[in-house]
Amino acid sequence: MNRFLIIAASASLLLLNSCEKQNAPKPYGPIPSKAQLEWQKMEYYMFVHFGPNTFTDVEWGNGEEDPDVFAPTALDCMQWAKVARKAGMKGIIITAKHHDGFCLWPSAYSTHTVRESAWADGKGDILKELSQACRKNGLKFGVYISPWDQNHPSYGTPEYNQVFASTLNEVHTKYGPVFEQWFDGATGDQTKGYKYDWPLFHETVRKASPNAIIFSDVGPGCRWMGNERGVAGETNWSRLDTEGFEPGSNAPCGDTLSRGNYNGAYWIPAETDVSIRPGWFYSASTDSLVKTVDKLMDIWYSSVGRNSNLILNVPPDRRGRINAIDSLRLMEFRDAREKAFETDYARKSNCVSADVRDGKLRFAAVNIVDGKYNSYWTTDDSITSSSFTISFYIPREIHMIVLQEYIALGQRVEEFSVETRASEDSPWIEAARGTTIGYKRILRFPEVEASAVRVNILRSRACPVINNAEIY
Ligand code: FUL
Repeated sequence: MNRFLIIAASASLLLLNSCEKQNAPKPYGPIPSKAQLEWQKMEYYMFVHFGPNTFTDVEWGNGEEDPDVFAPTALDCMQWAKVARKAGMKGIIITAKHHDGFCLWPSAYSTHTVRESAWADGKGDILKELSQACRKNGLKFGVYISPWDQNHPSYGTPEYNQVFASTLNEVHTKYGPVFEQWFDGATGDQTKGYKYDWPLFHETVRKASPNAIIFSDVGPGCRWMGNERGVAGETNWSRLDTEGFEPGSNAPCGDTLSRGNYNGAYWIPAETDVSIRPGWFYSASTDSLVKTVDKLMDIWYSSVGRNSNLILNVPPDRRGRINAIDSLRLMEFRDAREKAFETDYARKSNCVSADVRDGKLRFAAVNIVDGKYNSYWTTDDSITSSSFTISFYIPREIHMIVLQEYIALGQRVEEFSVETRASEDSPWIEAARGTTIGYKRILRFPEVEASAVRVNILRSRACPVINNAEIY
């Protein structure tokens, strides 16, 4: 080939390439930020409730506790982090300050902290130990800091807003990076004309930790899923309207939070918080009530399996260690998940669709089973219902499907069905039906022998964009 031809050929290749790029579907509706997308991929992390309540055996302290009650006998944050990592969790969020106001770090903005307690001669710092332990274990570190503070002398006055903002800034700058800032919906009494300055709090967090996801009943980074039972809505839009709402008593109702808003203006995905024990804080009285593996598996399916992240609370005991009962349960739960998701029959199977955007391999159904997050199947813009079929090389006993939408381009699917057939000449039989998919949807159905599975996208708000399917 002469030089002219080479230049012409590469120019047209470039052109082709950029046309192809241009031809990817346009985002539909609100979409996640880069940080929200990374957060969503974490799926599962640990909540740690620890503080004076651990020692007084109550769920809500009143702020009058003597700092000396906080007296862990063998504190080991490294143990928490190791347990979390081995359990398959991706991070830890700790109650740095619960409603009693006690700070687990020596805050310059409070006189009710670990510094005032006899523990470790007043030199202890749990946030320091835990943030380091998280880093060493490849986990992300997050903080729960309650604006409601029953101890702080300025609480209930407008000055407190600045105190609280300084507190936030202190934690984020001293112990960051922080992946998530948790703002509780239990916001206490805001009477006498006093109101939390949420814009100030958010701005403070944003400045100190630009990538931190801000959790509250109404986001803005992610939203409370609406109950503490671990059960997200079967229909769950990662979109929410927040105009006129606030965390606490002015939040949308639990039902709305568990489903999101169909036309919500903002991308605010759900996070499911639930405790492995009946209470949030450790109590010897709940040692026999640690959730069973079956219960935890159900919670997995009704949280991660319904387009929500799962934050599972595992409260350390009075030694300051995760109790063996809980850690053993976490490992059994991990084993159960590994077993349930061990052999994906869809992976590298034959996957086809009659509708492929532009007829291009880049958008073909085979991308659904290649195990890569960023490759996907999609159709022409005009198509909002379509299907893809996964055929196995040999018939398989199956009972579960995992589906994922490529949410970088928004959430689209609003109804789908799953059919199976025993052989090429047998009829398709419906196995399951669902509404939204979002980041991840897991559907279980009665075991059936199948040589192929057909997923029908029955209604999508724009052309469907599916990047993953797994079959078990
Ligand atoms: C609730 C709090 O009042 C509980 O104590 C706990 O922290 C839970 C995660 O949120 O609203």
